[in-house]
Amino acid sequence: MQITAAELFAARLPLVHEFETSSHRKTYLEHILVRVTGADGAVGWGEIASPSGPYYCAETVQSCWHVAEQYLLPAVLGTGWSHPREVAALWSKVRGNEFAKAGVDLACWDLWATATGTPLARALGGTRDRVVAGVSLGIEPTPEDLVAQVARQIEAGYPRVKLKIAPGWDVEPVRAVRAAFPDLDLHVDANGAYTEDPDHLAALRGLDDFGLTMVEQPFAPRDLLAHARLRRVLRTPVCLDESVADLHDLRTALALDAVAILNIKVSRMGGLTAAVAAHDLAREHDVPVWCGGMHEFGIGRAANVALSSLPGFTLPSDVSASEKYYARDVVRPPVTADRGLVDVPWKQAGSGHQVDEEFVREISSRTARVSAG
Ligand code: OSB
Ligand code: MG
Repeated sequence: MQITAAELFAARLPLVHEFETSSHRKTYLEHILVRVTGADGAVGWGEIASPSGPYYCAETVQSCWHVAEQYLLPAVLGTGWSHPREVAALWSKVRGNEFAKAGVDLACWDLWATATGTPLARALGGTRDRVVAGVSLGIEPTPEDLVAQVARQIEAGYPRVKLKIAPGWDVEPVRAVRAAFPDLDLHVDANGAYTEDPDHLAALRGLDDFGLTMVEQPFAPRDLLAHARLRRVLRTPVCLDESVADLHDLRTALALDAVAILNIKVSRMGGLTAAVAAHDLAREHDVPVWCGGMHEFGIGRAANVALSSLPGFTLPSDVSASEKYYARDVVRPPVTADRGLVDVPWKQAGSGHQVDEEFVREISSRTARVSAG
């Protein structure tokens, strides 16, 4: 395969329900969509699902645009490759910038899968026909509002709910949700907002009585030692998200016993090739994994569904239906869920979803073209 041209779109979609985490609140998302064209005219699409500001990780929409346009696409354009697994080697000199890499990696997988007539799930080594979806709920004004949000999602059929927590918004809202739904598969995600200060540790210990499936990323991304220490005092399994940006991080976390469960995000790990490798390594170590989300539009969402069909993804993934986030998505059909189950497209080549190009152009504030040579 050879990519001869690429186009970037900064596309914006309003969120159906605003979302607040320990760091900030958002009402819309702007993701960079990557369209690549092969020498034979085939087209592949990827999505750079970076948040706008540098709160989840160091990347931003602006930094991703710069890195994709100036470094990643020029490294790929005009160079021959036979399988998308080879593509990451072309930009091996570029440090970090995993979200930007993930969008280009995804476009290459999509191009290859489409051109070879391979369903993306099969190309990745998937085995499941359907994947179980969970929902992630942001911080709400009051515990009562949160309970109402949880009730809506349970009514829609989702079997697992994750709640965002932050110091000051932890034990009380979780107690309220647990009291209302005693048997719900429930977990919490702190996005690194806690430290080992005594009052923070007391709050984390306070969460230990609610039968949570996991506590996700309580401490700062690079503080693997704190996560390892917490595992020794909590019954609740500790899940890592932000701490694992590549396989080296995962190996270190495993060696330190800092990880009981791994959230694998395609974006955070620099693409599908790395995500599959993380899945394989976690599986060798009997660490259960699930696929985390970044409020992806349909392109990234479809890739998450395909990835979640791999055998090690034994916990529900953040792959809820497009309609939970967006009134209209950039793909047709949108990703749908039926009682919390999402079908994996096994019949069509590629992701199984068509990009609505006209709509993408309509919602894009900025575009760029990069060509070989
Ligand atoms: O930590 O998993 C996270 C969204 C934005 C940034 C970080 C995270 C999230 C989510 C949403 O939890 C998951 C989703 O539904 O896509
Ligand atoms: Mg998380």
